[in-house]
Amino acid sequence: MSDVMESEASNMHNVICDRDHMAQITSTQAVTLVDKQSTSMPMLQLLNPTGELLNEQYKNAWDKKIALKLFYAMHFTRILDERMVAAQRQGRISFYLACTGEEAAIVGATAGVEMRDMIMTQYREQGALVYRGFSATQFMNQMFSNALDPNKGRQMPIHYGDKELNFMTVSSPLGTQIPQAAGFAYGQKMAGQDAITLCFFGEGAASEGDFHAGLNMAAVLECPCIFLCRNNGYAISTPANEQFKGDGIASRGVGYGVHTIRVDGNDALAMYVATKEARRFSLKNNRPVLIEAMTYRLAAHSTSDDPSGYRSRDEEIVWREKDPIMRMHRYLQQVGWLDEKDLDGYISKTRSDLLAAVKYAENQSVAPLTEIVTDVYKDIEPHLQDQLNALRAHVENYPESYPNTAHPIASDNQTGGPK
Ligand SMILES: Cc1ncc(C[n+]2csc(CCOP(=O)(O)OP(=O)(O)O)c2C)c(N)n1
Ligand SMILES: [Mg+2]
Repeated sequence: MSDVMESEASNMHNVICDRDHMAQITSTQAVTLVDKQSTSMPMLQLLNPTGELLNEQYKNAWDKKIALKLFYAMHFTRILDERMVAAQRQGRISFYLACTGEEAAIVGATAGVEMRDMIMTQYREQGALVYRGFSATQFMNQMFSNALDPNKGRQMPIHYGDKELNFMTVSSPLGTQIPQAAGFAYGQKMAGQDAITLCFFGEGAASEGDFHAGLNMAAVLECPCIFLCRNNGYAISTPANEQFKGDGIASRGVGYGVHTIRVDGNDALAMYVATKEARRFSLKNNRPVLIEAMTYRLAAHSTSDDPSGYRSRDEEIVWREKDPIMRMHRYLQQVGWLDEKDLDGYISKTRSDLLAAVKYAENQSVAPLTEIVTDVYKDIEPHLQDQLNALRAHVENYPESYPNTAHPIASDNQTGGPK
């Protein structure tokens, strides 16, 4: 990929106006309608579903340390998802989104960039935070919206963010992070930083106008940004083939003059290698790169969704066979890097750490009620003060609806709240 990208980048640099571009267009004397087949893009795969390395050239593409860190982060993410879906079912948290089946696409890509790079996500990329070292307690403080949550309890669960880990806070409206990532990367370039922005989104979000604006902006302004589309087949209940007819999302990158690569998103090694190369290229040439990770959302869209209404069990079974964690496990066994006892120990420790973090977080007080109107204006505006007073009166009138463990009045009075 690198040589081709390099020469194209230098060619692009010489193109200074449309007339030059015209000079590169060849003529034809036959009426030909170009279809998607003639431009369809291959998919990089380095490990097959049984974990065999398909190209010896990549034998040393990573070392044991990185491979195991990545593998354990995928496991942590899977266990976190199982635990939080259960917590939602028990009524302990209101909502959750699992990334089951997509761990390699998310964690593999995160391993391919540097800690100083900014990561902007959609909402299903908790594996990126896991890889960067977000703790079980930090996850739970956000999910239980307690006073220790950096969002001060003003966001739904899964809206994580962490300044120290260079992880921009998740926002609900789809696609907003895409032009923001282009802008952030432009800023990194202007400041001469040795860093890029990695921006995740789903194939459904690629139907938002923000996707098109963001990619075009990044191409024209030459931003060091990796756009990473998790093409997991569904936007809630809408299958990808009911949403677009082109050659996936990858073909759109080429249309915007963005260097693009399609990768098997269930292959952690391919994701790692492709993202690492995309980062090198992007930083060196100040160019965006689009990665389309082909994967599958094995989980429901969210805890509010039931996929049995819109897809078959048979379809899910096919993809279970391609489970990214299973594939990586088989690979690690083949290269002799995995100690199964260590893995068993890690899994049971992660389970008990998460359980302890749940208990800790749900027993913390919530943020003072006043926080609901702070951090927007310099001072609390009179109309917001009125609304706050009305809310406080409401909470006081209906104490039975506000459990003691999360009583905003108690913490509002700075008592710290019941433990
Ligand atoms: C602007 C906007 N429109 C609609 C929604 C509702 N919504 C939330 S997730 C989602 C589907 C997104 O699908 P995709 O981008 O493929 O991501 P995935 O859930 O598959 O990871 C929709 C339509 C929203 N959050 N924001
Ligand atoms: Mg999707």
